[in-house]
Amino acid sequence: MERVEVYLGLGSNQGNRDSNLLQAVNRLDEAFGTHPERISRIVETPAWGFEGPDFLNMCLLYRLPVKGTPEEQASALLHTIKQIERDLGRDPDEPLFDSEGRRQYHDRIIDIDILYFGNEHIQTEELTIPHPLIGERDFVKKPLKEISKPALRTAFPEIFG
Ligand code: PH2
Ligand code: MG
Ligand code: MG
Repeated sequence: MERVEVYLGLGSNQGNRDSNLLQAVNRLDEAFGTHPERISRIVETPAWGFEGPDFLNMCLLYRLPVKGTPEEQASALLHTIKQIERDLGRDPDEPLFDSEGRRQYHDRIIDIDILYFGNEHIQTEELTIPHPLIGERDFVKKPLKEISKPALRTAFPEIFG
């Protein structure tokens, strides 16, 4: 069966952060019907881009059966992830931007981001893949490097070079 390697970034800076990450992994496993092929260590990192409690961050690699086009499958994946975030208590109505139109960040029980979907570049109204801020964020890069496969490192030398 053809499979696609999907890298996810998880973060939590509210409540029981370890438990939030663990529950998120369990829910993802349930949704995908499989365990991650690789799991990074958990890193503790200061809130980046806003003032708030420290985060726990980690990355996961899932090998998922290919279903439809990359755009279709990534969109379905995004909706699965958003549902899991809501189920774990994330406020679905957090505003993305402040009154001056600047990107605004919030404390969160759980955040699950799609970092890579194979080697695909996907740009839709709801999704930009690869995640555009990976290069600027050590809280992603460090755990991601731990679990990244050679195929990914070769495809994205600007991040892994
Ligand atoms: N996520 C953000 C904004 N800032 N900082 C850390 N340390 N970890 C995160 O996961 C994080 C952040 C927006 O998603
Ligand atoms: Mg995020
Ligand atoms: Mg997110």
